[in-house]
Formats: sequence, structure tokens, C-alpha cells
Amino acid sequence: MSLDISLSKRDEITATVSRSVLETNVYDIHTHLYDPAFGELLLWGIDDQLVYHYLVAEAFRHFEINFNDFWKLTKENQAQMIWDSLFIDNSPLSEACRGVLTVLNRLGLDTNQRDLPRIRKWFKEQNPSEYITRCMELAKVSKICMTNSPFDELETSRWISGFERDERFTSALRIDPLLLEWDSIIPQLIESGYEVQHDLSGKTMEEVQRFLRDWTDQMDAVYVMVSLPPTFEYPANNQCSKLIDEAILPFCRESGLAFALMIGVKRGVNPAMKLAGDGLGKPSLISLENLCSNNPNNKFLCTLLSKESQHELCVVARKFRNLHVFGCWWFTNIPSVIEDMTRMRLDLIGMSFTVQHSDARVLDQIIYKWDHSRDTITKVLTEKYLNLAATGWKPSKREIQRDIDGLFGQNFNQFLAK
Ligand code: RAT
Ligand code: ZN
Repeated sequence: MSLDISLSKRDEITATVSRSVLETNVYDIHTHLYDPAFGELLLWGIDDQLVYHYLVAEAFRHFEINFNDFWKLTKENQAQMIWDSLFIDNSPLSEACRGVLTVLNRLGLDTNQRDLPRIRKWFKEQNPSEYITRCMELAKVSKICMTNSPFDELETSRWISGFERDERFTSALRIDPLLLEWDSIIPQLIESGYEVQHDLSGKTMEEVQRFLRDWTDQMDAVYVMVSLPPTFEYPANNQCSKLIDEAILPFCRESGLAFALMIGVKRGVNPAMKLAGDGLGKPSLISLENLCSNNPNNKFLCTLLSKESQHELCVVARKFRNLHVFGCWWFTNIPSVIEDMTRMRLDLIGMSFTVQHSDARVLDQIIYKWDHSRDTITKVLTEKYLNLAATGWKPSKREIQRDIDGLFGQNFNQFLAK
């Protein structure tokens, strides 16, 4: 292979890729943010950023306080302890710590002031509705997909009373309890008028489909989603597998919705740490292969939590075109792993995936999550286009833009529209 690309061509490609990655708006396809109509459920500001469970987990490594005593503190006091321990007593080098500083810096605050009360005062002065627009503009995020649970009463009451939708926010119907805690949700289903049975007999499967239909309509959901443990097996002789086969997948086929599987989370490894206490494990991807191959008329979205599973996931995606791979989820959302995963995905599945989602729980985080990811994506894509140019193939600006549009949301939209 000839490697002699002229210096000017190299500079042109490098500049085109960085500009395009920096300036292209993204569709953030998995977050825990809410339409502003949900009021206080949409978290933002310095205290919520500091008590983010990614930081709580890091801070507990330094704290001596007992878990329960920490949870009894006010949010401001928890935030102060995390700030002191992770930013003042130690240098804030971790990805989640750097993220807080990226956000402050991009908002125009002096990160070096190290003065939490002053930073807090600045946030208190922001107008919430202008602030949402500002964060979305800084992050260049044009659309945000929420994670909406029909089992969370804080949300359901607002869905039922109705509100005017903010068009920038789409919805994904999250059904973890339906597949993982069937027995505990039965009373709620029955109380809401669905004729379901513990042993899944009678009209249960039709009724679960009716439940999914009702909530999809209520939320105008664009896909159905679940997060699963590494032990997930399909097919299997259990409730979860039966519900997938007889309720979820028929409903998804009928409605044309994709079913998103986020696999690998071990909930409550250290329950005293609450949200910060979840861990991960490596799943067997045979179950994913079985899902895709036994259900060719269903569409699946997938992201996996363990770094070690990513290569296998790409190979499964090469076999099944009803599978769309997305994002670098949670513990994989760190620069070194994003870099490896993005390079590997481009090498094995070309342009047919969605490069990232933010998983933001606090609005401001979209700024850092996308800034940091864009840096890494630029690096990998530049390397890839320069490799192409070395073969004599000259990627045009239009082609590069088309590709980046695809990775930042168009591939996802096309997959959903199939
Ligand atoms: O990334 C996170 O914030 C996790 O707590 C989870 O929400 C995870 O992303 C999930 O959707 O289950
Ligand atoms: Zn999530």
C-alpha cells in the first residue's frame, strides 16, 4: 500500500473530519433526561452533576463515612463532600471528574476558582428553559431520547395527566420490571385493568401486548428497551424468555418498533451504594444470536457493558442485519475504550452502527459526554480516512459529512424506519 499522501491532502482530510465531527448535530439515542414538562425530574446544575452515581462510586473509595449516613445528608452536603474529596484532596483525573470541569469550562466559568459555593450561585441564576437550549447548543445535540418507565409513578402520573411535548425530546419505553420482576409488577398491572396471571396463563400475553401498546401510544415511544444481566439466556425455560417470545416480540413486530437490549449489568453488587452499586459481567452472546436468528422479522438494538464482549458483538452484527449496534455504554464510556470500540466497529461493521449515546442523567452532562466522545471519534475517523486516502481513494467532503451524519443518528433513524 502506498502511504504517500501529499501533505496538503492529509491536512485537508484532517480538517474536514474534525470540522464535521465537531459541527454535526447528534441524536442522543439513550439518556435519562426528561422533557422539561417533567419539571424537577429533569436534573441539572452543579450539585446534581457532583452527586452523579459515577462520581459517588469514586468518592466512596476515599470516604470513611458509613453508606447510610452519607445518604442521610442533603444533596448540597453530599456534593460538597464529593467535591472536597475528588477535586480538592486529589486531582480530578477520572473521566467523570474531568467531565464536570469540561462542563464548567464550556459554560464560561473559571474552573480554577475551586469555589463550590460560587459555582452553585452561578447555576442558581440560570433560567431553566434557556439553560436547556444552551446546553443542547453547546453539546450540538438536536434530539434527546428519554428512558421512560411505565412502572415509575413519578413519571406515569405526568404521562396520564398529559402535557405539551417538547419536540426535541423523544421517548423509549423501558420495560425492565416486566421481564425481570414479573411477580412484583402484577398488582400494578391488575390495578390498571390488565387481566394478567402469575403463571402467564389465560389472556396474559395478549394483555401484556395491550399494556405495551397503550404505553407506546401514550409516550409516542420510538423503541422498546430493557437492560439485562450477564446471565441473560434466550431461549430459556423461564418467564422472561416466554414474555419475550409471546408478548414483547409479537408487539414489536406488529408496531414495527425495535427492541433494544442493553446487556451485562449486575444490579446491586453493593446495594448500600444504591445506583452507584451496580457492576458488570460478560454475557454469552449465543442468546443474542438466537434472538436475531429465531426472529428475523424483529429489529434489535444492542449495546454491551463489558469491554471484553465488544469484538464478539461486532461479529454477531456481521451475521444479522436485523441487529443495530449502538453507543459505548456506562463503564465503556471512557476515552481509551471508546477509541478501541469505535476503531473495531469501523473495521468490522463499517458505517452501519450508531457511534455513541450519552446516557446523561443530568442535562449539563451532554456537554462533556459529547465533547469528550467527539475528540476520540475525530481521532479514529481521521486515521481511517487517511488510510483510505493512502490507497488512492479520495473521500470527498460530502462523503465524509454523509458518513458522520450516519454515525450520529441517521443510521439509527434508517434502522428504525426499515
Ligand atoms: O449509565 C447509567 O447511568 C446507569 O445507571 C444506567 O442507567 C444504565 O445506563 C441503564 O440505562 O440501565
Ligand atoms: Zn442508561
